[in-house]
Amino acid sequence: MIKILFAAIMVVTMMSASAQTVNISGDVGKPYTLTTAFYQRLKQVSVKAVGHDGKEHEYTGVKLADILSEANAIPDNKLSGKMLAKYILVKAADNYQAVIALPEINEQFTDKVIILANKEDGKPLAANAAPYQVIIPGEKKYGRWVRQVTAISVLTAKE
Ligand SMILES: Nc1nc2c(c(=O)[nH]1)N[C@H]1C(S)=C(S)[C@@H](COP(=O)(O)O)O[C@H]1N2
Ligand SMILES: [Mo]
Repeated sequence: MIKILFAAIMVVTMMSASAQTVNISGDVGKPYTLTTAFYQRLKQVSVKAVGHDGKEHEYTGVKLADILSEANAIPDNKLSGKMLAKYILVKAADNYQAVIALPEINEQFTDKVIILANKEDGKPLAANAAPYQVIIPGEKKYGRWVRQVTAISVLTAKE
């Protein structure tokens, strides 16, 4: 009986773990699924930003730029010419979506560091934001701080 219970708990744990992935797709050289293990292997950074509660917090996670470069989103890491019509669409578990233009996450264009965070002040994000939330320091509105991110796709704006 205990064995069956244990097996059931394992299955539920594995199912929830596999749900915590972010699909990186679209107009990239190498689409991939960002697993928890892979996320943790990427360089972890912390940024300070004022949250929607009006207080400053320390958010920890991985730069969106690094997540995209793993997908070879920007050939030769040269963001110019036709690449400047590209943007990323961030999607959430509740189907919420927001876009971020590539120069906003490119260190040749800006010192601002946008991250896909999994921690606020050293603790896992609140349930309504976990496992990952986009953190954009310095924004006056929080509509693009997408919570419960499930997918990021790179798209090209067209007329
Ligand atoms: N997944 C998801 N993320 C979201 C939203 C949403 O509806 N769904 N709303 C956005 C808006 S408009 C705001 S103001 C903030 C609110 O975040 P809070 O609930 O942590 O204050 O989340 C942003 N991220
Ligand atoms: Mo909002």
